[in-house]
Amino acid sequence: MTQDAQQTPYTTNNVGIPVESDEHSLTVGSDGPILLQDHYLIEKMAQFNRERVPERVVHAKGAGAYGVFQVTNDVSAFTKADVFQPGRRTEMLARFSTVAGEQGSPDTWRDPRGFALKFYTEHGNYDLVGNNTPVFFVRDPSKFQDFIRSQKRRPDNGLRDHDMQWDFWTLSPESAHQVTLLMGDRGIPKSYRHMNGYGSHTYLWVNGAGEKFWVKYHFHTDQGIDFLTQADADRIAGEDPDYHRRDLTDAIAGGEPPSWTLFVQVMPFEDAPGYRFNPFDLTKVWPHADYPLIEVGRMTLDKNPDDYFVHIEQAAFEPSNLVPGIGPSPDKMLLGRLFSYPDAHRYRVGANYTQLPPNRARSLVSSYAKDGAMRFQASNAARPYAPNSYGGPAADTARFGEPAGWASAGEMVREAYALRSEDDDWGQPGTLVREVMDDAARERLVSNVAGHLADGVSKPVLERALQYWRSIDQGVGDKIAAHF
Ligand code: HDE
Repeated sequence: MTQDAQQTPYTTNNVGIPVESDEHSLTVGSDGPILLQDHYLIEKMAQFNRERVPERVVHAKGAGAYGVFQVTNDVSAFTKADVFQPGRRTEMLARFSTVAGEQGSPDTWRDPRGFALKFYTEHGNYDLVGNNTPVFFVRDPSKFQDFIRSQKRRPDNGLRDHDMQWDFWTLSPESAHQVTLLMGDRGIPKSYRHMNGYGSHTYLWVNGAGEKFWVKYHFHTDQGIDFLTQADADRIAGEDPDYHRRDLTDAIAGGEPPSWTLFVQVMPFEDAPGYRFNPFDLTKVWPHADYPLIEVGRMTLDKNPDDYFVHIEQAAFEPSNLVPGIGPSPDKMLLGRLFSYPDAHRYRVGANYTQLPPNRARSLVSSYAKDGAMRFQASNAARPYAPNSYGGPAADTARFGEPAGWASAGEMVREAYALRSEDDDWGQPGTLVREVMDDAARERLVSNVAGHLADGVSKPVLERALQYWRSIDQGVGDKIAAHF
């Protein structure tokens, strides 16, 4: 037995009773039956059976680290949010992830990457839960569940299926922008350190004078954008499924903390109604010529979690964690997400998930919530209700009241966004292909798409897919078609 083992006895789980043996069950005689009174053996087996919480239904495989956000530019003209005030330094947590793969799936599968951030601000936790691409596949939350199911496993044989993926995408032309990004170099980042992050949605900022602005977030990696080719990614998937998680952990442990510079695009509140396409449509980006990038600060991830399950598997990021000075926008996808994430956390982690270390606010918590399974932080109000004449917490509307957001009117309908002059599904992906990608990137796009379509896609779906790519760009579509 090593010297250390004599100083730290093996104990029972959390109640700390030193155990007599870490290898022998309690029996009658050395060869006799195991005794029911061997509570330690029973505890080990029962605890083992209960080690899993349900994995995230999307973004199950990921990696995360703690860090700090440092404001480097004065944007207080646009927001009063504490986290973005001049000079402010805020502790944070980040989690990066793939989307469709299960917990044990390879980090290097082609997929968007989650880019989930939690800022422990002076006025509660602010969560910005984005991806490594500025847009998304659909623009209405009612299609999200169907979209995700088309990317995962068939109910009949439990297998992933490219035919299913392209069937959904080619019947949902709004997916074209995100699919072009997915099938291009951004679809397989070299590491989590070598990808940008985006809030994707349009959000509302409110400054100290109550003036409102629409913003989009851009986190540019300071490590430089880099990618893996499909061939390299396939090889690495077999050699090391945890390649990206290992890279992030090793970089931080090795004293090379990755960082990202945050920029925002700011649209004056009154520009939105007349803008040439719907500025809240999650399948669109705002041209930087219209609304240039403004630097805000830098996030640096410099601390690995000391327990992956405690801090990362149980981390609960939710777009509804919006602090004073930051609000939602009419983006239907964002509004749907405001419900979905806390609902997912209550189911996946438990009613008191916000009391757990990664989710607990670092600032004052003074609410009347109480009880519920596994609550371990005392309620700070002897009389748990408002209004309350015993000095209990009361809403401070004067200090924290916010302008509602935006005006809305009309009959109740189930319809797409009202069309504007440039609200089409092919323009921006076409611009991406023709003006943002260089020749080599376009060639890799063609090769990636052709390879993906050649793997199990039925003829009718293949025909639609070729037309889908010709709608994005005739030349790229023809090159893909030349493979068939
Ligand atoms: Fe998610 N998404 N999502 N998503 N999402 C979840 O919440 C959802 C969307 C994103 O590291 C879930 O806790 C709906 C867009 C990330 O813990 C779930 C819609 C973007 C993560 C959920 C979307 C994202 C999630 C599953 C359509 C980028 C992982 C587990 C309206 C802007 C966060 C969970 C982490 C996780 C719902 C679409 C990013 C099911 C309903 C768009 C990074 O609640």
